Amino acid sequence: MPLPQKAGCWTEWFDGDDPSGMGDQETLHNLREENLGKICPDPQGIEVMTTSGISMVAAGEMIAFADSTTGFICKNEDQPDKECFDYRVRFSYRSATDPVISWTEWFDRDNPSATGDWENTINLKKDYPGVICEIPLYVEAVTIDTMTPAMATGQNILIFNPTDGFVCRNADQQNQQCFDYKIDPKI
Ligand SMILES: [Ca+2]
Ligand SMILES: [Ca+2]
Repeated sequence: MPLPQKAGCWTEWFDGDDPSGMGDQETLHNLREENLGKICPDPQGIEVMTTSGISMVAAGEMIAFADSTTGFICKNEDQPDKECFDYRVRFSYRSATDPVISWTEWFDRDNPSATGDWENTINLKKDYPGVICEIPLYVEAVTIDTMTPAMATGQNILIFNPTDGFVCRNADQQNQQCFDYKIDPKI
């Protein structure tokens, strides 16, 4: 079975199941539900290793699925010893040089309750590892309730660019209160 080795950005490793019962099932469907927002809608590749760090090929087991549509399934019944290893998986995405990419996901990681609404790239990358993997080429920001573009709200926005993301500080506003914004970085 070929291992997709697509260059680009990888999610973190996921180990959502262990091989008790039917086997080790790291399906995209289950991993998405357990890791909200951490796996993009359309991954291009999957990499599989045992939790002890052996590649899937080196492990040499009969694997039912290992693709970026289904995810990974190893069935205990397919193995001579009736037991799969415990595997972990990660997914890859197109690189920034791929022209067909388009994010449609909005990110809202912060609320303006403390010092402001911090939707900046550094924190977004921390909260959504692998999802925002390249420097976006442009970014949109709107209020979460009425979808009003940031520039139309009349608020003083401290940072609003594709590299750094978006920051609205409460202290910069006449009423000391930013709206709650969400941003959509596109690469
Ligand atoms: Ca596992
Ligand atoms: Ca926000």
